[in-house]
Amino acid sequence: SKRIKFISISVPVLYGNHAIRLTPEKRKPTTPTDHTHEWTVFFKPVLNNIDLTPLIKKVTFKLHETYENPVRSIEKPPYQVTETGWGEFEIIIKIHFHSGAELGVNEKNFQIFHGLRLHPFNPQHPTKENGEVHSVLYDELVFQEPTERVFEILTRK
Ligand code: SLL
Repeated sequence: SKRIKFISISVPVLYGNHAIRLTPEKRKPTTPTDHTHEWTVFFKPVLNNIDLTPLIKKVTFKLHETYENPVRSIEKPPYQVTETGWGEFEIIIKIHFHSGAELGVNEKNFQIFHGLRLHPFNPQHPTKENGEVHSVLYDELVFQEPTERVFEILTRK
């Protein structure tokens, strides 16, 4: 469908990770002994009433090569991956939009680099006694000169 000139729509999004230190009680029998943390990396719109599923085909999370099948592909919300591990590394979060004449969506894929955090920023003053870490960042998906179809999807109530 036609593009709307001089308009751009920003969708506020959050991405990042939560992590907890593994205690003996939280370990599963299958958890490798050298894994010290359980973490979840995620991507989501800030507002719960925004539905991006008509636009997003999948979100991929590219993990460190030490993980089996490091590229994890999530096709519907919640867009997140939970794993256990021992180290921090950079995760590439890639938003893949539907392409196709019928939807009229033709946005470039959007890429985010997230440094997975397992440890508190200041180990002398951990934010949470139990070793929980939350590293959540804000960004905006910007749709420049959206097609009429994309405009409708992003502005409907
Ligand atoms: C480091 N450069 O040395 C980083 C690499 C890799 C993290 C961290 C293990 C995964 C698994 C895992 O936590 N890898 O064994 O399944 O700190």
